[in-house]
Amino acid sequence: MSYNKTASITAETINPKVKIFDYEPCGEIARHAERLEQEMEKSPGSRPFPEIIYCNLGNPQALGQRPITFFREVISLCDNPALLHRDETRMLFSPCAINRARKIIESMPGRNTGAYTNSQGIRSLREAVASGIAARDGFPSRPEDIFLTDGASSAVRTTLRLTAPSHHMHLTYLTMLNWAAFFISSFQINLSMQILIRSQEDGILCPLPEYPLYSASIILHGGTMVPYNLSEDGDWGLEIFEVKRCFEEARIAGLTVRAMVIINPGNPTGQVLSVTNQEEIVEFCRKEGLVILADEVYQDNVYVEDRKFNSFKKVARSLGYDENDISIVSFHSVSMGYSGECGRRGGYMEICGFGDDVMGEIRKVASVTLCPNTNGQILTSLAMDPPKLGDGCFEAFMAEKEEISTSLAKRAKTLVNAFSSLEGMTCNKVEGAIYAFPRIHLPAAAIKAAKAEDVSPDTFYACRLLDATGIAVVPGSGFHQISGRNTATGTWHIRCTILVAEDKIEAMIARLKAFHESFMNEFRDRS
Ligand code: DCS
Repeated sequence: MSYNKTASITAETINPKVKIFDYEPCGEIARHAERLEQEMEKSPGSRPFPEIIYCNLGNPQALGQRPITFFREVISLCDNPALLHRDETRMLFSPCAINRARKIIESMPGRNTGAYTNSQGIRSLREAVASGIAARDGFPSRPEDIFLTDGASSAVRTTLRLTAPSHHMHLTYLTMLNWAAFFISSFQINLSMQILIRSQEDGILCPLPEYPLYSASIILHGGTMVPYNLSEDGDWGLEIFEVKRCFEEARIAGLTVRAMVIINPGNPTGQVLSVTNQEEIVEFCRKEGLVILADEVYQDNVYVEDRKFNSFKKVARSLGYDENDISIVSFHSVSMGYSGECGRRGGYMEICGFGDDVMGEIRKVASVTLCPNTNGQILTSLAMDPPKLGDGCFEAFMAEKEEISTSLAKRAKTLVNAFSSLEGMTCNKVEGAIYAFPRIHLPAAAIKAAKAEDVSPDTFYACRLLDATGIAVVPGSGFHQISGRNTATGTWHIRCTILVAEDKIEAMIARLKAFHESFMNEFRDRS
């Protein structure tokens, strides 16, 4: 490959922050899986398995999840509004979808999905999202507080750059560094990071194991991640004394902790927090003046009877705290849940408890990327304001939604049972989200072999698994489970999505079991 030898931009001179972070769900294992797939296309039968099963990424439709018909009908009609004037459309699309598409198209600039929109998102779609939030929580929500975004990831990154130590933020906390860092980031989780982080002295509390979007965004924005450990022995629950301990340590180390990230339901750990636990978090963040960054993208993925999703905003309002008492940013997405439309890049963040001056700055930041994509905006409004009882397509919509949710719950149980049945593996229940996170008690000889190859033991296991079975998973160390200062060192995990289609899951488990047995036979402690 030709390259410019005198170029001033080289791997040595690029922004070093870019080189520090890693994002393992799309990391080396995923790349190796793609290489194997290409190799198998060129020479069919070259591997002892028929196909690669991508359990590394929460990518529902790639693993066969069917899109919700109502969503797709509305999107198609919005993209092709001429269809709204043709007779045969009434035969092909439900009246529900036709009516909704008509309403949406009316509110789009130029009545076209191809136009830039308001940078915060189309007002009528934000109204739909706000009314969906209000119906979910039983507390009011305002369209002015909603930012439609290109998925949740972009919102998180931007938010992490604005938090002041007090509840209301002031412009004085924005520095030149903020604006410089802004240009290397994109937008919801990203928007959050841009807003909260001023310098390395600003810390953000994050769970460990963590979804690496957070560490990556914090690093890119020049802040400091303050990890708190989830308790594997307590079903990956969040213990408030552990959070307080990490917070105090960070303060003693000279950091200004500005926000606390909570992923509920959890990724990669699959726990759903109890209301009591959420109340403790709200009380703690209120007392310490921390912004709650509530990653609630798995709110529609809860599989157990005894747990229910409650938004942090609802919990705070139920305790009697309004926006003068506590700042909360909630992230949601159309990528997960029953919709699984991750390639469409739709989501929202609801920002509560920031002053008008800060909201103005956030709108300005949003305007730099002009607007979120329009398909994502439409889908987000549909997900938060779906067909209701009495609408013609309500039953069909609910049937599709429930079929997906029931099947996910079943697959979660099947996988947990399969992992738990393997020698040296333990696996907590998947209460929510879309991942199993089993712990592997690896034999000493396997750990030694990993060391000889200069990889972590869980990566060694995941690579062997992929090569032998075509099953791609993410090593637990990709969620920085072992790199935190305070974490249970020497525990090894893999993350495996529960998304494999029902008609393939038994075959996948058979491959997994056969591999695990031969792996253990090779490395089992003989003493
Ligand atoms: N927050 C959490 C906790 C997530 O798990 C994800 C995606 C996101 C935010 C970002 O979602 P969108 O940007 O698509 O809205 N999780 C990835 C993962 O761990 N595997 O696949 C997707």
